Amino acid sequence: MAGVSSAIVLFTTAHAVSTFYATASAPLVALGSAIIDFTPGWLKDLAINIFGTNDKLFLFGVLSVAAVLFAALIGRFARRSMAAATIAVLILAAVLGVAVLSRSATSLQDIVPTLIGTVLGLGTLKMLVALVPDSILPPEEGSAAPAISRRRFMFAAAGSVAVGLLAAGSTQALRGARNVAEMARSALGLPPAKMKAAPLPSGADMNIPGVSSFLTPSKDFYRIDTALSVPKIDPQQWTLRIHGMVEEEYSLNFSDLLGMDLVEHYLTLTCVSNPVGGDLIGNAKWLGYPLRDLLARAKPLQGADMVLSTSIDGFSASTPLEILTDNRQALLAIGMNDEPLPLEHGFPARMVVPGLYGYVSATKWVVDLEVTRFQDKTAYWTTRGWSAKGPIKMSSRIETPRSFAKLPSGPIVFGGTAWSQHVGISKVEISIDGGPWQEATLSTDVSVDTWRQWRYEWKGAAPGNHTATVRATNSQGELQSEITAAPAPNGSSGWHRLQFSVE
Ligand SMILES: Nc1nc2c(c(=O)[nH]1)N[C@H]1C(S)=C(S)[C@@H](COP(=O)(O)O)O[C@H]1N2
Ligand SMILES: [Mo]
Repeated sequence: MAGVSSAIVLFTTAHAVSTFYATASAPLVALGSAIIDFTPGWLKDLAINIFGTNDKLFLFGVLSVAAVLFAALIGRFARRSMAAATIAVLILAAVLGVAVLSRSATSLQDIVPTLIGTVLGLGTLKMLVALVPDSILPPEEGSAAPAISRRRFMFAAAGSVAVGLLAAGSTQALRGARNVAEMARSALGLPPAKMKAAPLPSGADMNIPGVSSFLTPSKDFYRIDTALSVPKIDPQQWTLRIHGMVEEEYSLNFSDLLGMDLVEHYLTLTCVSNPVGGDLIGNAKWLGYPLRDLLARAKPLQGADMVLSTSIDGFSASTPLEILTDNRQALLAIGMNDEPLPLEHGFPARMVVPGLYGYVSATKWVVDLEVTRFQDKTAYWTTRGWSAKGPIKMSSRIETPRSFAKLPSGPIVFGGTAWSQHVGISKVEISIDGGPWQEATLSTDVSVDTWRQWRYEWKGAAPGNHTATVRATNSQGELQSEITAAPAPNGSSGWHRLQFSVE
């Protein structure tokens, strides 16, 4: 019983933790899929013939029975030798770990659930074995002590199983909700854009090793939000309400949105918390409907100067109405890099606004737009000390070489990115060891709303320590501010500088 209870704790807690990792990180799921992969074809066919669509259920049944038997066996000799039992559990854990890592959807971190389950399972085994009454034979006549310790053991065993089942059950419920949204997302075919983005010019990406690609793959895109667990929204349930200081308030559902004239736009998102040289920035191709047109339909009233957008989980952002209604492509986006928005990035719909930091504009999982006034309403981060308005500050960074890199002698390629959303970058310069500013080569301009890569080759590198500093100039001829500012309350500034050495 000690062995079986511990095994249940191992598998249920591993399963519970796996919710935060790839699905295949749940050890039983991984083991089952690994077995399916290694089962010869004829046996698979036989199983399908006999059990039909219940073949997986059958497999899990067999696996569970095998696990229970193995666990009972371990429990049986754990009393005699805890060391031997520990080794047996570790062998089991190793098999599970290999099964997890053998899955194509997993990486090294996905063995964490198995590790945690193993530690908790072993702990349970140790505790229960210590509680096993000295005599597991029927109590001697007249002696009450073994009965009490037996009851204590039963309580401990049942208690640990209950805790494990509860943990697995509750996270499974969460995972179920995720599945509805995830399934709706993968079933969703994005409609083509009415106005497609022009194909990227060949020089948009200079392919400099160590420098961010022009387009950030969605899986590498930085993620910032207050959501402890990602909101899972069934698009069929989603509506966006547009109301407040408007003549005609209305609501929009997802199929309305899919039927509207969607546009594509390349846009670089930036977080206000990004320090100079930091990586809270990413560039994507967005598909969505212009907020300008969405708002025009509601007919904002005179005097309104702000749109308060609110997400399903209560985050809010205050965006100047003027910016949402001028000619820039501020979008209610449903697509990112030719796919529906990933759950983490706001599925089914979010805002993206050229020129503003995310905290005042890029509301994910957005469900409400209220046309209002800055003096009447305050957004989430503004009540916490950040500025009510957040235009992005021009910035540039050195991405290669890395800080404190040790480089072989020979020419050195410097590279990085620079951005000044909705104004555009026209020049990037680099100064080595405080020397004269040298102009870098820029990638082909795609839009004033996206970053540009820059590249500079230094041929005269002498051995020793060096510093490099970068600065940008925008298309209006303004130089990036040299004044150092921390991210709070309205974005960092200053020139990015780093050290490196040449051998
Ligand atoms: N619902 C919601 N939307 C949000 C946030 C949030 O906390 N909740 N954070 C904002 C901030 S601070 C930024 S920088 C961007 C980041 O978007 P991303 O996670 O898609 O990169 O989302 C914005 N939208
Ligand atoms: Mo942010």
